[in-house]
Amino acid sequence: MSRYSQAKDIYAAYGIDTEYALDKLRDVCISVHCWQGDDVIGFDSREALSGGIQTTGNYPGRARSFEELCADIDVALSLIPGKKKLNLHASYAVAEGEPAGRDEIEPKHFEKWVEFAKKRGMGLDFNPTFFAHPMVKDGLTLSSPDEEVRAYWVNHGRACIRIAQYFAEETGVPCVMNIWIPDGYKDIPADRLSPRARFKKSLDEILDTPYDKSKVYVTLESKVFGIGVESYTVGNAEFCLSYSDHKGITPLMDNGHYHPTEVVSDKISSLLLFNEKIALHITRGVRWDSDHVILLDDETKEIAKEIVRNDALERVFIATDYFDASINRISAWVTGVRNVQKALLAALLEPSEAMKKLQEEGRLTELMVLSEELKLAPLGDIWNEFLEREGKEKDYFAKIKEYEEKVLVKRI
Ligand code: RNT
Ligand code: ZN
Repeated sequence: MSRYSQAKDIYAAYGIDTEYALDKLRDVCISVHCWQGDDVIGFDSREALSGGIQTTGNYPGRARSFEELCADIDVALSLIPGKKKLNLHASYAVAEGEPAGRDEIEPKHFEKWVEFAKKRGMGLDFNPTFFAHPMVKDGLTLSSPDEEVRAYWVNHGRACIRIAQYFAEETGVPCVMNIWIPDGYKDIPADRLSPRARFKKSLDEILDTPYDKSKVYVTLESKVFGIGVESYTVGNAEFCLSYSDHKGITPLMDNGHYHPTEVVSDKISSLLLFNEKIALHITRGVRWDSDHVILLDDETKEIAKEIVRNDALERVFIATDYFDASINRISAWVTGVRNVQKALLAALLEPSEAMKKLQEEGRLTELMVLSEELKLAPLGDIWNEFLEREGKEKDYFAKIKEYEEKVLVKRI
């Protein structure tokens, strides 16, 4: 008897159908962030990364061009099972000669990415890039008191909506376009309201751009603080949730963007009650929003459970968002995305109806016993079966090491 059939029986004893779990997992689409491959640098600006986000480490082999990034993404994709989308930032526009200003980028600057995605049968997601650019003034973009600066970034947002629609039309897959701004102050501001009022006005202006809501889902990502903007961020959770609700766009939660004892897993059900769709950036913060590679840790598993047990796989846009330059970047991609999928599999292998019933009936002792017992169920055997059916190897490191030796170390 194979390990899979044995494991299947063990789960069946809990009333869980492993075949159903495997089928479901195969259909979950993870939006893989392109920016793990080049430390969030992009192709359009010579500015250092800014906006309170930071990549540390100098492992050899950072992708330095469109071609290198695509080659690396291909290696990562070849090792990641399941359905994928590619998540791009506007700073990854591909230009012949001088890059276009962010306020005037057009679909044509992303033709090569569309071609890349189409060839691989993937959809594309998109993000305007409101950081690492000379037009960020005093750390402010859409909330800037300088009208020229604010208008520049409004035009950037508008251009991005048009590009997002182009992505959706070309690939046939709706595009999630996520707005995140780094705007804020290091120290206690004298006026918290005016920057937020300007941010609101800017978003209104961006969303005035006509777009097809069945093709483009605009999401808004909040953040509590960043390096250099410790005291105040314009787009905090209350702003972003209220604005999303007010305008009928989709809220996005990044689990690195809250106070360290707050958990996104606990917020998901609340947002699901009031939103048709919600979006997530899955990451791992270590003491701050450090964007470490996602591990199969408790919070990742808890986030996955909240999606699955609330029957929300179709309603949650799941994306990864982290950047580690201290280890092999391709391995970082594969490990992180696979861990999201492992967490989803664990959630799909939970007898959630039975567990909910125990809760309803106040049988909390039994609930604890069952939950703890399930932690030792043979998840690994089901995961290996998934990999086998997807034609992906379990130990991906050998392939990555080979690519590192052949390609990455030569990039100097
Ligand atoms: C920053 C946000 C944002 C970025 C990416 C690059 O704290 O999480 O999502 O990480 O857009
Ligand atoms: Zn994020």
